[in-house]
Amino acid sequence: MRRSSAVLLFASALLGCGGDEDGTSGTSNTPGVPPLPVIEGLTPPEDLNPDPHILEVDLVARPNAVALLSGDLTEMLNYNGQFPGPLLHARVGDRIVVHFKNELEEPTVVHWHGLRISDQMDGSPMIQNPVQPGESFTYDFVVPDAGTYWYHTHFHQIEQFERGLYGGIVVHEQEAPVFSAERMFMGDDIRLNFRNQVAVFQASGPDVGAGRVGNIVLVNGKPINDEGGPATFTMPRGAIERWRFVLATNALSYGLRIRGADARVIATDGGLLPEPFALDQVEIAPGQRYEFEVRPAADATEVVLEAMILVLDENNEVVEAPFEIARGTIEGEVSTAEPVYPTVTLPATDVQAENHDWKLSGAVVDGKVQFTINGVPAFVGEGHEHVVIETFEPNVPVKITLSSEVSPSHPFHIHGQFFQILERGGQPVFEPGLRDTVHVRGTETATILSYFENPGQWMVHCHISEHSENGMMADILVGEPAEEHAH
Ligand SMILES: [Cu+2]
Repeated sequence: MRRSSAVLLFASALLGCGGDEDGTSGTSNTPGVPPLPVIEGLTPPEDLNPDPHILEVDLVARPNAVALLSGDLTEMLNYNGQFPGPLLHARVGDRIVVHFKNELEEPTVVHWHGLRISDQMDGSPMIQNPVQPGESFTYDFVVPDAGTYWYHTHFHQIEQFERGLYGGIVVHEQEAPVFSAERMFMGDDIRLNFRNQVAVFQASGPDVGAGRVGNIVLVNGKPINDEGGPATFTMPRGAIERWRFVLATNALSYGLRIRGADARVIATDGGLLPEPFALDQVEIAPGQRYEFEVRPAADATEVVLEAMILVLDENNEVVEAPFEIARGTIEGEVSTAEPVYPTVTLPATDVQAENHDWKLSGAVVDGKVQFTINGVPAFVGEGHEHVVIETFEPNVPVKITLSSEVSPSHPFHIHGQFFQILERGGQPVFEPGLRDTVHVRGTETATILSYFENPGQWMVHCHISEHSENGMMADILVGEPAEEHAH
């Protein structure tokens, strides 16, 4: 079976790294270590470690009653009683130690989406024994890449994820550009019944076919339709802000745009772009992230982050509507120095690379929908193992053409690696930047290129829980499989 192992070995290997040279008990006031900027919108946890290069936190998954709407509290599953969970905020090269405790009534694991860490720490239920109720596990890793990431349950994901087991991660650059403010938004939707409770999960029908869609749209855990409105704040004229957006929906993509500002896309899943580009509208799929540089326009009275969102109406029909996600009212004035971006070079894409095909498909087997990758279903659950569909050599560029034969959408995620999106339908596309998730839409194909730089055993799966947990999930090996992987 699966096992988590080499944890102590791995942890001790990290001890030499990121230590405090002068040995003083550090805080963010430690000489030579500038404090991290405040990220508005999400709440950080208590840091138990005085070393400024180590973020050490307690993380407890447990049932939690949340006032989402007026009337009854919504019974959720959250980390540390917060929804979303606490914001883990560190600098590239820092060590993060998470003392995780499972106070749910079922097993769980925590996956660090996008972080290129050891597979032993990745929270894959195929590598790590799921943490049983009442038990603990210490996740311990060094964050290798600056960017916007997130963490979430990777077990019984259809229910645990919908009930709120996720949170944000920000890893700052060593020489980070300085902004007048930084904000983070985690978009989500949730389907509540008339008593404000998470609605019954459907084992068949549209929820399984296309993934569950919510009727309440959330930003940072607060409803923005129904009774709520957009996240609000004030921005001075002259501000230059950094906004980070994580899409934590189960199934739906958003079209994001920003009104009342000169806005540029500065980063994707895997960190800053070599060249920012002007934001008209970008599509973001479940699991993906974008970062924006936002400057209020000279004559603007407000700056609005807006999304075209598909949502269930009162007849359970999916309808498209524009939603205000966040609204900054212009108040006061500042003068802001131009942010200085570090030079970023991405791995070359104009290289000879073997092409591999991954076919995303599905069929009804014995009356039950079963999703597959290259015809193979894999399951997370007792008695099931992941199928290893490919073995790659580290640091050798490979193209993968993903094609979909079923369902409107597959936001496809590769654990522990970055890739770049080259083509759709065989035609070059402008979707620059490092990614760990690519939206494979409808029956089109998407071609990506990865150097598979991080050895280990890694999950590859659709990020729609109903698809992955019904079989659209497999593993790849990069380099030699670690001996601990014996099942
Ligand atoms: Cu899918």
